[in-house]
Amino acid sequence: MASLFKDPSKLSAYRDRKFPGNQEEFEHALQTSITVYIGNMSFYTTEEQVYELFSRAGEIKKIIMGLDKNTKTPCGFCFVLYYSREDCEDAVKYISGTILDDRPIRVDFDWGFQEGRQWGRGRSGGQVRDEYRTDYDPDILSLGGYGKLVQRE
Ligand code: GTA
Repeated sequence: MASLFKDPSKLSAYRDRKFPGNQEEFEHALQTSITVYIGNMSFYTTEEQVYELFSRAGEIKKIIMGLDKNTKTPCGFCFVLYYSREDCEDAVKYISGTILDDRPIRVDFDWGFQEGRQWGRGRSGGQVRDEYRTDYDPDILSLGGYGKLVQRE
């Protein structure tokens, strides 16, 4: 019978342009890492809520909330570090797609947290994806609900 869940050995298409290595090294890091990236989070979701949900997959070592580099407030992503690879795979397999604060979150393997990665890389300080958003999203009301670049058009 086909599994109801995703195959955790399958990697997403995301490539961190700041990863210091080639594609092979990047994929190896993702396949052995004990860190997950969470995307499409509400700006209002707290570290405590992340802890509560992600500890269902295993014991958490650390949570790093993604912050807007100008306002220093949560901007819709975070990193969760586990102690074991198995727990990290379970988070991708079972928690990705679940609803947290009314939003389907995306859980992706991550190559490993490094200082500086907690900041949004968009020109306005938040995440890059929010600058290209064409649909209305009440969580990014600071941008009028739409992406910053869309507003300029
Ligand atoms: N493991 O999927 C991810 C992921 N994302 C999206 C961000 N991070 C991720 N890590 C994993 N998996 O540390 C990490 C980054 C960084 C932090 C903040 O989160 O490694 P960011 O989102 O502000 O900036 O990152 P990033 O990732 O450097 O931006 P990038 O790669 O240009 O674009 C991110 C997404 O924005 C794209 O996947 C796409 O959905 C959208 N996007 C970018 N450019 C365009 C465009 N021109 N048009 C439309 N959409 C676009």
